[in-house]
Amino acid sequence: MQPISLSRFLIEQQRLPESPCPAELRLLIETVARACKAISHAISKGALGDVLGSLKSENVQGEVQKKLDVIANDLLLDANEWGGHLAGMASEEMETIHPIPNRYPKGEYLLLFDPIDGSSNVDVDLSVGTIFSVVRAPEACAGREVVEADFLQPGRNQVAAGYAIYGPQTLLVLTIGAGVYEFTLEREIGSWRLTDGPMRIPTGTREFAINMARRPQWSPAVARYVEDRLLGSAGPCGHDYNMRWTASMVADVHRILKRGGVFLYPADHRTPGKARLRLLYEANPMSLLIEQAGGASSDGSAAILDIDPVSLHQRVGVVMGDKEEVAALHRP
Ligand code: FDP
Repeated sequence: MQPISLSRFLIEQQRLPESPCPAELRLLIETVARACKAISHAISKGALGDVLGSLKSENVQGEVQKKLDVIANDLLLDANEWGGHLAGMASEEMETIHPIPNRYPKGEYLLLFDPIDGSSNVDVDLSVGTIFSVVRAPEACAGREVVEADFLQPGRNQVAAGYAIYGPQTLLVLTIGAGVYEFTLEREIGSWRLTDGPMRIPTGTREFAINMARRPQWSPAVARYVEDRLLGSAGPCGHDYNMRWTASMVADVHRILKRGGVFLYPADHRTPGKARLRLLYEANPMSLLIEQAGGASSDGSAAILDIDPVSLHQRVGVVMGDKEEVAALHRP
């Protein structure tokens, strides 16, 4: 029998008593998933579709934009603007928020996304992804246009989060706050099919992912954590570890969901607030997925999902994956 489709999965969730997935949220998730299909199609064309390479523009983070960053951003905006489920959107690629234009009906949710995560990988044909997060618009914004402050909610407020990964297969990994589920895109008929879930992070996997070249930025705690593991069976851990680094958070976190281990992109301990990953549309959605799969996620001292954001493009240090490994980093 064919695995069930994303639509059927969500409708069955919607029918549950005290459902975590009201109809409006279901329609929103299906719209995001549809946009991810279009992004997958654009990526797969590569040089033949003239989608590779960089533009002359920079995004708000001062990073040179890839053509696909802009294409994917536009696909997500176009798909989600008119459906009536959203009050506004925010993206890594846009300096300010994008309120739903007045010509369309407005809904009760806010969508935040990183249209192409790991975009340095696109031109060398390695996995990239789209990360998204959904929160409710605060009640106070009923009857007025949303403002940036409405988006500044702790990760615990997320009602859905997920990513699409464009790799050897195109997958959608999703949580609506009740487990993590993986869907594989069946390209011939354009359908997402349930292929894994509820997913649990395998424990005890001796594998860590970190960019070793950032060593000067590490705090003493992070340096000790990594050095203990590099010592392998001769060190305090008593066994050898493997290291992996894809330079695409989606790919690294997906490996952890499937195979275990831990992902680290610590903040720069020399400069307060300096870090690589963005809280609202990278760290928060990934943290919800990791916690829902039985793992832990921290900024190095406390749970990422408990952070009260102060700005839209705020950055944060990240350690996520196997609970034991995250706890080991916290141990004095
Ligand atoms: P990118 O900027 O290419 O989108 O989002 C930040 C991110 O990728 C992560 O996906 C990835 O883990 C990290 O940056 C890669 O950083 P390094 O260049 O330090 O490897």
